[in-house]
Amino acid sequence: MVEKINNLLEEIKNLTASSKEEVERLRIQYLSKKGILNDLFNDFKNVPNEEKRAVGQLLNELKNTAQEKINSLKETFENNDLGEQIDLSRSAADFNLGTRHPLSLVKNEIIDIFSRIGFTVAEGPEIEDDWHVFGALNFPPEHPARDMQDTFFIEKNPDILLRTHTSSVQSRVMTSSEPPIRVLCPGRVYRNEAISYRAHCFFHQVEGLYIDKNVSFADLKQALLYFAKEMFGEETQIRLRPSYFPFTEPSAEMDISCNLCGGKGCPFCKHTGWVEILGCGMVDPNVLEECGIDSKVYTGYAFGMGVERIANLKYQCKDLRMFSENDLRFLKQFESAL
Ligand code: 2NL
Repeated sequence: MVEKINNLLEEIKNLTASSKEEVERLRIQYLSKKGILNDLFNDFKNVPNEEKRAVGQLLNELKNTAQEKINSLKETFENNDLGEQIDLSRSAADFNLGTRHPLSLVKNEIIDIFSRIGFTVAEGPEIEDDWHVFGALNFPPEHPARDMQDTFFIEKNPDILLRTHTSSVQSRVMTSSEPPIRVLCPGRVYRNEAISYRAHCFFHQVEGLYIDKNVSFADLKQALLYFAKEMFGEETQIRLRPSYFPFTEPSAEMDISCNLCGGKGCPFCKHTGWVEILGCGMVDPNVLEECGIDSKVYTGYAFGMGVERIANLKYQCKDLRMFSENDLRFLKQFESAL
């Protein structure tokens, strides 16, 4: 009997099956009521008493082994339905990684450049009050920007509006901190414009403000020259033309030598060799005083640029609306840019 059991143990350990049905046949052959093991258990009563203990142990081991073997064979086929579908050698599916928006790329680059000369970033609300957008910034009461035609007002309340420039953030910084102030204010601004390929009712700005003792127009010019060279290349030249903004005096607009033709003249720069990139000036003393800064002690410069405009210079998009439509065919083109 012992020999029979040991032979069966070996046999069972080496069982294989190639289908679910075969496993079931094996189960019946070994483990069913009429199976081989049951016959052995029936023969157990004929085992002499002094051998019962050892043979009983062996029989139990045989039964457990058989059950485990059948179960494990069964499992291989149960998993196999799925198993056959998984190709473990196949390479992983592509992740559909997002890309940075071109306006974010350009904004971050502007921030990087100015942060290297000590500017920090400040942000503020897009829904503002009249004082932070206009009142603090030397806009006279009858200024056209305060008109419904140019500015979006919220629920007919003339005091609550969508900011038309991020200078409102600088009003907040000036009223809440002491000079020296050196901040960069990036953000979205809103203007009541008819939408076309070259205008939108919202766009993005980065404005800068530097207030300290003895800040001069020469400092402004040097900072902007540094910016232009970092942004558009070492060979870039700048020129400043007199201009007007309510919050700066004197004011200027800055052109860079056309980065497409190198200043020789092309359709992009309308054959002038120059393209406009930003507005700037010395902060009007009225603005400093209105924000609680002593204009006899401190002076400052400020500048503002449209992020879409800079992005256009870098990437030559023909239609400004591309920047807000989120067409993946457009956005995918910036995949490799930073
Ligand atoms: C433009 C021109 C400009 C400023 C923005 C500014 C802010 C304060 C005080 C004085 Cl708090 N000035 N900002 C100054 C000159 C020009 O922006 O064309 N932006 C797109």
